[in-house]
Amino acid sequence: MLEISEKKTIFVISDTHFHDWPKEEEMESFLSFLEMVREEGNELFLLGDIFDFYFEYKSFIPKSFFKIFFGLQKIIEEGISVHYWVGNHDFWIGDFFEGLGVVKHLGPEIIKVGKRRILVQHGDEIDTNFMVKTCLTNKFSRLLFSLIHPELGLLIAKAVSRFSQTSSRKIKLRDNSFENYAEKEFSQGVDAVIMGHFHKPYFYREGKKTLSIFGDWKHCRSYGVIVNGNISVMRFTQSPK
Ligand SMILES: [Mn+2]
Repeated sequence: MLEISEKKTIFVISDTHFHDWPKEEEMESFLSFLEMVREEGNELFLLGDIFDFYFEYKSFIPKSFFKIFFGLQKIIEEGISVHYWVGNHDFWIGDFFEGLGVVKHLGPEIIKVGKRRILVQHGDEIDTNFMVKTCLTNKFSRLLFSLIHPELGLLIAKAVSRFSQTSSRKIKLRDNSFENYAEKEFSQGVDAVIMGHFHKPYFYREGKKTLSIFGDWKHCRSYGVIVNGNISVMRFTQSPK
């Protein structure tokens, strides 16, 4: 189990959904966020769907994401630990990221921050059909997709991801399924659950135990911070230059 000292400051971001050729403002605000993490943080958790689509070819990387890769590499070199929980849009994150020094997590994982056991996940485990995910993530699908020309592959992916994002945003958040999910985890010794994916913030508390869904970066510019094991959600604002 990953253990992190409660003295460390952990920043959490999810659902930036970077398309191919992100807008300049989108890119700049994300890079400013990384700058804040470099100055004030020790750890960065990327909670999935950082890319609206990402496929890791054997020999190619998309040049439109270069600044993101470079930004991550820079903060890693400065001593920030970066963890990547893959989402339902970027589950094909591979050894290129590991080469940058990013630690990859393929599913929900309990980490220990001080004495608190925090369950960290993207969140699609709650609403995504297991069969669909298995079909998409297996080695055969990966091999098939790798044979498509990258420019064509991107076109196909765009169409698929547009559908998937719309369906995630339609999910009703005032649904007992979140509370039931959290309560099940709490009963098994988890102190807090954090996730992204649903694009709207949602919080639930039972005694000292909490469920935090951070909203998203793409629409809300929201992110999480964990200090002394306490989880808070913030909104990123940037003063004009
Ligand atoms: Mn998602």
